[in-house]
Amino acid sequence: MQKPILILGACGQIGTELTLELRSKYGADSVVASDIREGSESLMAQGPFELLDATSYEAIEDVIMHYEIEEVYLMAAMLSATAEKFPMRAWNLNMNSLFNVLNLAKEDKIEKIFWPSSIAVFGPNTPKKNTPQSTIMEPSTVYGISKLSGERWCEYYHQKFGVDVRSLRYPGLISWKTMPGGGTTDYAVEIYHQAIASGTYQCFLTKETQLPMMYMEDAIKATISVMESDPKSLTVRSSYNLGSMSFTPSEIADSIRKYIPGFEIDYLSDFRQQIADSWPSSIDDQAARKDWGWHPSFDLEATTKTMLKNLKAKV
Ligand code: AKB
Repeated sequence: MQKPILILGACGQIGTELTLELRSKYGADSVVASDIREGSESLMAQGPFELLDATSYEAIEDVIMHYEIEEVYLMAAMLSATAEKFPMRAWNLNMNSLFNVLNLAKEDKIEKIFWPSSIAVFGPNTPKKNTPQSTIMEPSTVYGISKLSGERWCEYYHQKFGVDVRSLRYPGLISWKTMPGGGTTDYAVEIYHQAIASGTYQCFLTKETQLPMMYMEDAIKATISVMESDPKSLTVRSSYNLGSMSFTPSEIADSIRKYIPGFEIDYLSDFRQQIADSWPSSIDDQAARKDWGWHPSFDLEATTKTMLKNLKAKV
């Protein structure tokens, strides 16, 4: 039987889909969703839900004791664009929530943790193409600094205290079910919504800005795979590089035009351009493929087809 799971940040972009998938896999009652605010009706009605602030150690501990939780997925975080506006709030949320779950595991109150990192751990001096697992990092954003620090703490807690923490460096994530919030890669979701709503989109990145991206179903598959892997097969305890596809705004626009021929895009870059320019354009994920059999299923073509079909049906 699946040991009870707690998801912190269950109402966000990844948390929502992760909660739904874990509930369908392990049973709704085995997965406790929690967030600082209420989420969609279906998410809250379908299984246990707790209003919970991930920066409060005591609040998390109470829920863990109450439900006899053994695994925690910590999905609460402030993303890159918002973090540039509120650096201290981003640092407090991203770091304190992580320390809370790492310390709960160190004290043997939980057994296993998932914590998301990001391509934002890399910086302007990192090799841009096929960025290796281990390389120059030097992130230049508030969010990237918090994620790289988090990775170092995960590895430290694993080595010093035997904490079973597992992590992935997510690229930009694309989903029709939930909207992202406050990220630099958000354009790759907004563009599909706008293509259907108005047939036009103004992009906040330049047409040739190439970034690593992934369809949400692949991201959820990767998350559950790494959590289900034999701990002995995991050679990376900071965070695994995770690749799928890379494209530019102009390439995503071309793929949309195959279904909406009149779609128009123009470009007006803002402060997010500098963030995007500091990130890799593609990712080498050999370690994830070798250690736990990672392989993505969605390319840009399949992503566009699925996004447009489902968003049209929703409208
Ligand atoms: C962001 O754009 O901030 C995130 C990320 C790449 O981690 N989507």
